[in-house]
Amino acid sequence: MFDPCITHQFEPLRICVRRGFFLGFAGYSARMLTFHNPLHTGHAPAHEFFRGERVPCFEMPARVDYVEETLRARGHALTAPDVDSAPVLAQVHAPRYLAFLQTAWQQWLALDPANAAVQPFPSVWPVRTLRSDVEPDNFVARLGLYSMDNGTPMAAGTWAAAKAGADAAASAAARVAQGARAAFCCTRPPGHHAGADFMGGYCFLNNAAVAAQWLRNHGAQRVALLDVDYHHGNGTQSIFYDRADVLFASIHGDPRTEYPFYLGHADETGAGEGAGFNLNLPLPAGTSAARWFEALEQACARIASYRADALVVSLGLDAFEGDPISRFALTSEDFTRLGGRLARLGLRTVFVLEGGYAAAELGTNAVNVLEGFGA
Ligand code: OKP
Ligand code: ZN
Repeated sequence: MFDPCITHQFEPLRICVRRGFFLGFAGYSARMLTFHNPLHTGHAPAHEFFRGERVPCFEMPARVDYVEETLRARGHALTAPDVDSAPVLAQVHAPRYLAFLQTAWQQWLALDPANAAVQPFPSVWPVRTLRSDVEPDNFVARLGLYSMDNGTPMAAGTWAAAKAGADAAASAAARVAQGARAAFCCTRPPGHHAGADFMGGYCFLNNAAVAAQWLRNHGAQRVALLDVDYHHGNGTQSIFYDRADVLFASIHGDPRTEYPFYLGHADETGAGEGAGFNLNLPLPAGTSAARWFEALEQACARIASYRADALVVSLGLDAFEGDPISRFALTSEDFTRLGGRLARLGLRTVFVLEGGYAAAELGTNAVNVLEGFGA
């Protein structure tokens, strides 16, 4: 299908909008248009806690190094982000949370300059009956206010890394809004556990939500957001829970036993205008690849009936059989099959990297999805 508006990548978008958004593809590129995060190594969390012990953090810079290496080896070029996500970040996150995050490291150093060598963890949270409307003066208390767990260490370059990642997500969405068939945001830290006003699960800014909101702002009436990370994308679900313009669908480990534990059940179907626009497909730990692909069919059927204008994929690769903190059983070949199935939805697609902790296999698994899609 040919639409003149999308053959000119930098043509003003209003032309596309007037003609109707997403009338066809700009053409099948042999390679995946990939935006990388040039600042991701500034976020280098040292430790996390596991059963009472301090262990090296699973979410490490090497993860993205492996993906970038595999992309290059398989002929995919890496492009620097070229869009400022700040206006969209303000649409999906609360102003006071963004203000906190942006200066959190300076606040930590203000407590004691020696903190430069230490990474802060929250230790107290405003759970039920406690107030979260008043910002405490104590930094660690504020850190708890804006956190869902103590598993999300912050480093000197965390804000810069997270912001550049959101810029990469917005850049990928911008290209897709301009007519590219697909784009990949290759970033860390991940984003799908970050809610409007909290960090958690290694996530600070919700990159997938930024991509979806960007597409909404630039001509897409309905955006489907499919989360295939092993862990439920609680942050993304909560951001869009009362909205019908973004359908959230997720396949993940059953929260009765798997992180993030407190969201991701099948009976969470949306609220208010968003009623019916949230689909959770929790599967027990140990679920086979065959059963996982059945759930993928369910998700794809819902996305098809939604008649989305565009798709955002929260691309976690931790459903992999070799993942050290997850318990599904997809093989590297299954990730190629996943990409192929997503291509059959026939939607312009933004892929956003989320989890996946078998670092050495992460590149193969991620690029298999992209090439299975036809990148
Ligand atoms: C982030 B993403 C393991 C602790 C697990 C949280 C896992 C966050 C996963 N020792 N902590 O969805 O891949
Ligand atoms: Zn995950």
